Amino acid sequence: MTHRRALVVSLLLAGVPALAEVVSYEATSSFPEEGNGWDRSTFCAPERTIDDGLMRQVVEPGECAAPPSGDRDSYTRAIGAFTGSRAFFMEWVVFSEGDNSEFTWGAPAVITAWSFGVPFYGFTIARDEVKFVQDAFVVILFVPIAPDVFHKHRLEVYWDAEYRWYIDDQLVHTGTPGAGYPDFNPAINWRAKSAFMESTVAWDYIRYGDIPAASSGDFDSEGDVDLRDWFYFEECAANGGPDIDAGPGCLWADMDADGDVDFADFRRFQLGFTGDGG
Ligand SMILES: [Ca+2]
Ligand SMILES: [Ca+2]
Ligand SMILES: [Ca+2]
Repeated sequence: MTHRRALVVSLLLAGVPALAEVVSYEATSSFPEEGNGWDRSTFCAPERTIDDGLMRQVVEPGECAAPPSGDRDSYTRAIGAFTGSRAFFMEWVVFSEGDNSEFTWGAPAVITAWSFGVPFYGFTIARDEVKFVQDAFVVILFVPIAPDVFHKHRLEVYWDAEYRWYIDDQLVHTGTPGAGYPDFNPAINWRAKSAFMESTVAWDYIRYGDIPAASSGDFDSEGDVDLRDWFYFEECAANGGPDIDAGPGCLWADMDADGDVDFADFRRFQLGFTGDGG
């Protein structure tokens, strides 16, 4: 990850409004509930910090009530604006050091795309394993991950036709949903919790919205190529290069549609650049 670089660009973007067909929380300068649209709820006294583009949560067991009722630090946001989207994504980069023995208690790190209907996508993330639950336990998977590093997760939902789950750009699982999503008052929640063990969770970003059109240069699907798109283009370019697979989250930045994000794509992005936002 290129936290420092992302931070510099985000400072340039400080005045650009965040209303768009993609919503992102980048953990650069303010907490999620501080003007970023998220509602916070807590149990007991979870600690948190923002530093170098990361939001860290530290949760402990047993301070306010006996385990498994430990600290909880939770953020929720309604995504009703995306109801009916036929190509929806949620992507997040997280480091979770907690143990998978906490899974039973909805800990240590959780992120869900949920609703008041059938559709549900839930991820419980520990140091070396992820538990995935889809549509009220229709699917339950346990997937191993490399410990002690950040992982990029990506969920793509094509309404009621298909969903795809990627870890670090690799397809982990795909299936057919029981109903379309986002629908039925949809919302996203992410949180850290402790049941029996102290745990640290660090989030680099949480992004969601309409999947941008391939090779469009238009990350936020607003019909233009501007400074807001550049923030994400630069990230794709920094993690890419000639003949390096762009991955599902950077197909929109592969301007010449040859599968990578390199200097040729940058030149085309520049040619299509239409302004500095707004
Ligand atoms: Ca960040
Ligand atoms: Ca755009
Ligand atoms: Ca390319």
